[in-house]
Amino acid sequence: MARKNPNIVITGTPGVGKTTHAEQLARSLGFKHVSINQIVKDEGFHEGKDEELGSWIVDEDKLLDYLEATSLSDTGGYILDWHACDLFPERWIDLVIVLRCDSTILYDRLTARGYKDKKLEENMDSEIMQVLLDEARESYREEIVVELRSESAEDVEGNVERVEGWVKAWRKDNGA
Ligand code: DAT
Repeated sequence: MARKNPNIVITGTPGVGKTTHAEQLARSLGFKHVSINQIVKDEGFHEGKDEELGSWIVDEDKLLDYLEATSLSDTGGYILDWHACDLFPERWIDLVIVLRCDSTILYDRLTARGYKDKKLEENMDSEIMQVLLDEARESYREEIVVELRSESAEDVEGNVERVEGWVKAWRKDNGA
């Protein structure tokens, strides 16, 4: 069945603003915000924690089975928010937003969150080396990957407007 609404992935290094964007977009578009981290934790789709990095070792099969059983692949209108993007099947996804942030701003956000040592270092390196942007470009068609800046409140506002416009165009193009 053709989807009525697009599905959007919002990705980027921890602290770039995924939750902030996903919540605002879900509200303004009436889409469902799926925080993958939250689901992994709540549903137990993991094999414990990487102690050094403090991140879950995710059971991707269980996670994908769970998502498959939602209306994501049926009616669409989902915003998937995660610091990885290469595991979602291409056929589910219509737009991949990679949020980016200047490293000094990111440093302040992550230290405010209590990140330090290896966890802080790995995430800073990841942003500087544009790991998520490369992962998105390797995993999805070039046309559906967009890189957006998330440094100020104005950036969030502008990004939300831009995505709203894009969703409108998608609906028109897809006869929805
Ligand atoms: P993520 O979900 O990617 O980890 P977040 O949305 O929780 O990031 O944001 C981390 C912190 O940074 C939070 O305190 C909100 C702030 N923040 C994020 N994007 C911002 C922006 N564009 N302008 C100002 N503050 C921002």
